[in-house]
Amino acid sequence: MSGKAAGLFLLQAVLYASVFAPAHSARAATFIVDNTGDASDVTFQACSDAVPGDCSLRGAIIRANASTGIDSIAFDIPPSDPGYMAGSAHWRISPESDLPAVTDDLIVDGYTQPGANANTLSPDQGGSSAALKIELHGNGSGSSTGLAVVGGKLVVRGLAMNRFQTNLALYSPGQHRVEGCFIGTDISGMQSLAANGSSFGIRLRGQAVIGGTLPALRNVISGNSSIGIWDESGTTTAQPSTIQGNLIGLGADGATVLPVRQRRGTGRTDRRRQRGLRKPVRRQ
Ligand SMILES: [Ca+2]
Repeated sequence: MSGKAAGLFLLQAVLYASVFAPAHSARAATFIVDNTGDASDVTFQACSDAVPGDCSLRGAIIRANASTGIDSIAFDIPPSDPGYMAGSAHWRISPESDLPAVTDDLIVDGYTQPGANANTLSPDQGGSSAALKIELHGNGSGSSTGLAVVGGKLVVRGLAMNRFQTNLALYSPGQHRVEGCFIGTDISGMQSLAANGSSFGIRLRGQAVIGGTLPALRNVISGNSSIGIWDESGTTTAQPSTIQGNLIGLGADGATVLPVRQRRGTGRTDRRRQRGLRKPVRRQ
């Protein structure tokens, strides 16, 4: 091989390698939940955008856990789905058993469901105008967990979560984010829906940003019978969590104190908390 030919061969080899070598960063995927079913059957893990009815939330979590990179779970469930609640125009997902825990970086975004809209009201304006469309509804069992993350970072947006003993379990180091959710209430944010016995809104063992100063980030965390936000991280996290701009103990209207069986706070306390939290609230 002449020097010129060898050089050309080397150039071709480099070009081939650059085109066909795997990317350095893992390619993230989006799994679109298109039904409220709870089957663990592999047919509900297909999550093909072109095929209706082949992606349950359970199936999407299984797929996302198996996919490296920051994956996303979106929602596009039709009104013909049996889980559609016509009176409130939303979709209820009722897991028969705990969903698989999230083990890898994941974004779960309920605002992707058509018709859902984030809150536009500031804390000074009072309540939350968020219109949620996806409800994760537990069976009331005293040992159930709604959404749990045990590995990676979880961003959860725009979900109503209720009737689980622990609605949201943030157990890995994080940093996690919880934005624009209703935790412990129905889809309207105005009715308490606690599990039987003790129930917890968020159990936090890592670091998280819960809410924020922008309207779209504010959560309603109310109706949980034992503890709204339980920070169990102690001194193990290098950075403290931020809990800011949420409605805690109040309905989405920003005024109604939602009844809970073991509520410790007074209405006055709850309204004070509504205006901004600097420390985790262990009791509501
Ligand atoms: Ca599909």
